[in-house]
Amino acid sequence: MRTETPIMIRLEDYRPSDYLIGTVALDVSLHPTATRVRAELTLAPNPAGRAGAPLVLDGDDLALVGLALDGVPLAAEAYTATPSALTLPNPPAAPFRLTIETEIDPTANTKLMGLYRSNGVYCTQCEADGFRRITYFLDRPDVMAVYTTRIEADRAEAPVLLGNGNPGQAGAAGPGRHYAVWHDPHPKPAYLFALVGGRLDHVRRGFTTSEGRAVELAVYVEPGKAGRADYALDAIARSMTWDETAFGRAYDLDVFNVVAVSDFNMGAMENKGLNIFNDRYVLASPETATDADYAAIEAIIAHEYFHNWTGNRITCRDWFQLCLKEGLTVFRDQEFSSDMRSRAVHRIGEVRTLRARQFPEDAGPLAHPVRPRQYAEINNFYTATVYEKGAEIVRMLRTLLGAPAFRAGMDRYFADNDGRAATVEDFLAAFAATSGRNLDAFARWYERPGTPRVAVQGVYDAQARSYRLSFRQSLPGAPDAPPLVIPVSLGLVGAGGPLADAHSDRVRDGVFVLDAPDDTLTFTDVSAPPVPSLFRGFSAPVRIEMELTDADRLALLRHDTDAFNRWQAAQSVAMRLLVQGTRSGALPEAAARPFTTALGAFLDGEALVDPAFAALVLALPSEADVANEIGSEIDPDAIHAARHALRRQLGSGLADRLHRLREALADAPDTPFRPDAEAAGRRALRNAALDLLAAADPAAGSALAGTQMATATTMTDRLAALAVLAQTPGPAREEALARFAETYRAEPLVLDKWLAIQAGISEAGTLDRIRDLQAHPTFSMTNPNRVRALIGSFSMGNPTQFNRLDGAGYALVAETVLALDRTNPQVAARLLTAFGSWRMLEPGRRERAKSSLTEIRGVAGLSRDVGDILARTLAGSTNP
Ligand code: B3K
Ligand code: ZN
Repeated sequence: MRTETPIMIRLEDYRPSDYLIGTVALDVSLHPTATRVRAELTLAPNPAGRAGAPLVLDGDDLALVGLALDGVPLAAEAYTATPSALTLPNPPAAPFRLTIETEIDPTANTKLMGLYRSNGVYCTQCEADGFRRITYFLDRPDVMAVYTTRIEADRAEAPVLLGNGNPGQAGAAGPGRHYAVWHDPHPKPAYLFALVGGRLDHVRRGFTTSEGRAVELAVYVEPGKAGRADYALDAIARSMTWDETAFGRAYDLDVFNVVAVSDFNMGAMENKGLNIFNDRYVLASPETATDADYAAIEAIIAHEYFHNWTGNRITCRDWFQLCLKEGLTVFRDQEFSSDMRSRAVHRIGEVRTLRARQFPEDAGPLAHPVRPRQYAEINNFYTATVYEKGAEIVRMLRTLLGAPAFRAGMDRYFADNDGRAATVEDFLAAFAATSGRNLDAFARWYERPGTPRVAVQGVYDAQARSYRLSFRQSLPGAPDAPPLVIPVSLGLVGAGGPLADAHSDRVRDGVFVLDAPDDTLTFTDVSAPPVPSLFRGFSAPVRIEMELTDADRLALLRHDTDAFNRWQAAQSVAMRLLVQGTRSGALPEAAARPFTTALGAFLDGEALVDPAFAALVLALPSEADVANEIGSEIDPDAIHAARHALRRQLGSGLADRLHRLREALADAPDTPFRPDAEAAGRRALRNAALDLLAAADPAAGSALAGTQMATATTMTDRLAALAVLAQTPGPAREEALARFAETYRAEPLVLDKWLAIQAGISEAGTLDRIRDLQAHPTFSMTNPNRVRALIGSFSMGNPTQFNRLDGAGYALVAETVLALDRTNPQVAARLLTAFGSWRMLEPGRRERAKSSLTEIRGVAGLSRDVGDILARTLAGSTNP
């Protein structure tokens, strides 16, 4: 049986709601299986809507218990109620009050949308359309209302009761019961509603905003875990201060609460004044969290906090505008992290993520514009394209306008749209107004899927001392697409260093704007043959095609002033070697020698100056990166072999240096733990060295890793050692894994790392190992973190085993998708996106992947979430 054709929602069909909601008074009486929700809505016809239209409130799996209009129970013939809609065919023409009573079962809610229980804690998730699982509502972001929420619960079960906004009255409510009232004065869409009830510990501190408002900040966690919440609490305060300085945005309520829950479909949620987090992005201690965890906590705390202005105060008119809040807020959190850490290192990390997640998406069947034009299931559009490419568009806007003009445009955007549900057009209009520029052509970035290519050629004229660069831009599959506005940050580098005198009047502040299909740029006063350093800082999300020799690239690694392009130069040389090695099935030592020599010189000069940067230079492109670069007829085993060969050669060629570095970077025994960028950078380089040494000499590497396991004082070091041990079959590995599991048996978040390492082992036995782990007590199909750690890490992080020749890797993931679809379709659909690049595979694997996909399609009763991803994956993009 086939899934029925889904209903497409289209941007062009947008029209304002026929009714608006002014206030919402909610009374939620919590009970594990029978929670009562009484919603009193004040409604009025929307002057911008259709007069006399029926009132249709959204529902999802709802049971209506009572309904009254202006306080009078409604006669049965005056309305119809189904689980998915409450309709009043003839609502009053003047403002009216609707009182709706529903009953819901939070314990049975395995979708983790709406009101559910996680480890006994009541919590909510309403974005994108979960509020309609709590009560009937106009569940669309352009309907904004002022909410008052009264929460009632058993005091023993839920001593802590939290809502949006500011706390009001609280007290006893009958035998064993109590209540708390919360009022949020800022009008908001339903997707920002939240409540929490449970036994929770907390940490708190005060904060005074730049406007003089005293705010109480708190982080709530499971009992006994408060000691792990301090870093998150501190990150909130730092985010608040940063947004005041960087964007002039201050917080606007008396309290700001963050709650960590253990069952959560994504990372976190920016509900007004009450952010709810996946506990992995809150809880941190030196014993349990890696440096990457600390950095992610800081970034996500900041991201959700920054939504208070970009998302909450100014929300989206409709879900097509999702990038308006997500892309912009990712840009803001990237800037925050760059200011807190090393800007260059952070930028490299951003681009690695973009290339690893967004470029493949943009090249595959799930490609869509940053502002999609249609969707069947909006929850499937919280993608790398909307988030990461969306952030790149904002970054390009700043590069094009310059920082002061960008800030002026942002100020204008906030001033003009505060309290509104806005569009991408509103956003761009603010910048056009303040800068006087026409941004119509720039706006094409929001409309065009696919990663643009920019081909560049350079010609040096020694006589004229000039250098000509010709650019040609194109969009794959769209030869007639009008050109994009592409900011190219660039400069020229000579054999001995930057060519400072070279200049071109078309380069302003280091930026050339490519806005035609072809263009040519001439530099004068070029004293020596130059190497162009193009797209410095990765100034546009494009693929660059330019024939540079390895010697040219290694000159950039040595001399460029732009750290990003120095890193890029090393990556490009490595990539060429890896592609060549993959294609030829061999990587002769002589081919890699110049690269090894250059890296050696680089390490000698700079490894200890900026260890974090050096660690990134040593990290080769991933197997997935190489696959994306090759683009078709992919053989993951060949890529793995080539990459392993290059790691081995680097490891043996640089062995002495790597050993010395490991010693120089080791902390003295009494060094206190610090999670900052500097300390993390030292650990990163030390562990990158370990990885290469182990590739060259597995026995010696395992011994080093074994010692590091035994003596490590941080989770970063322990895990890096375990990852190395996991690469070598044998009793040492099994023993290390067993000991780790025993040490952390009460720490699910640490065991997730243990699951992920095992899922990533590039050996045929991994499949059986995963089947065993599925039966391990820590694993649970109902907890998204566990599923992502084991199955997600396998499908996204283990190319050779997911793409096994016999198709068993695909079968395992398909089976998990189907099992999960019955309880949590959103997470199931996300897991299914692992098949997104199946058409790039060589024919044998392609057929196997396709037959797994076809098998899923044959199953009756698929969710809309899975059905949508499946249909697009099999058919090609429906978002041309
Ligand atoms: N806005 C939420 C994501 C909601 C996802 C809904 N399927 C988290 C964030 O981006 O901040
Ligand atoms: Zn967000």
